[in-house]
Amino acid sequence: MSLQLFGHPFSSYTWKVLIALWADETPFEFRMLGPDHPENGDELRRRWSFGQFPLLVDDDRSVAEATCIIEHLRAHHPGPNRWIPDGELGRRVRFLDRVFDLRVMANMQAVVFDALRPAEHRNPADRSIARERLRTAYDWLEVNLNQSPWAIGEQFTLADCAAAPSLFYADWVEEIDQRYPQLKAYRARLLAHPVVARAVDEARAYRPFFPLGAPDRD
Ligand SMILES: N[C@@H](CCC(=O)N[C@@H](CS)C(=O)NCC(=O)O)C(=O)O
Repeated sequence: MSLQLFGHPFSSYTWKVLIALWADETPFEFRMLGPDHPENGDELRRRWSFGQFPLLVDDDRSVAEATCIIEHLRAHHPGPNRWIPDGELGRRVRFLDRVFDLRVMANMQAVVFDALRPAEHRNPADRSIARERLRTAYDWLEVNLNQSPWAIGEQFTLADCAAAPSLFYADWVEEIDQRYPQLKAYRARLLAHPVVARAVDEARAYRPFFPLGAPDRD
């Protein structure tokens, strides 16, 4: 068996998969993307023409999309964590995974990507819509994410793998302030989880590249 993960330590979706791999203690080779490793970028684009990451290579099979990668790992390289439980709880996990990816991560990324554009191509109106949508997501999560310690209760699942990077970076874009005590506390619990803390630490060196300026916290 040979598992390789193409990604970057500062990338939110790479974290999502790293958290699952590390929590299961699954051995893999990390194929770092970036200017020092052009061969990894070339292979990523050869295998997944969209060029987005993370990408898992299992022997010679390429698996894209963070959620699908975690489902693949559970099916073919299972560890102690049951990332998607059966039945109603599993459906709740899948739903929350979509909420974190589509309502939190996507709006966080929209603001970050806009800031990465040359000044003349930036769009303040789109950015303010994305921030407003982030606040709508926080409002919804504050009321509906009422389990503890994790998204569905005692079990750490795919929903928490999605929540950790999305809430980590969303807070840097649009602060999760005192209006959201439950959500803030959930984010703090996630950041205290050993594998999430590892992802945060391994990304620390790249903070100067955060286009909006990384806040002095976390
Ligand atoms: N839907 C994809 C999204 C992956 C994604 O947005 N990855 C970002 C890094 S966090 C990326 O590839 N950015 C570079 C690009 O879009 O070209 C997933 O769930 O894996």
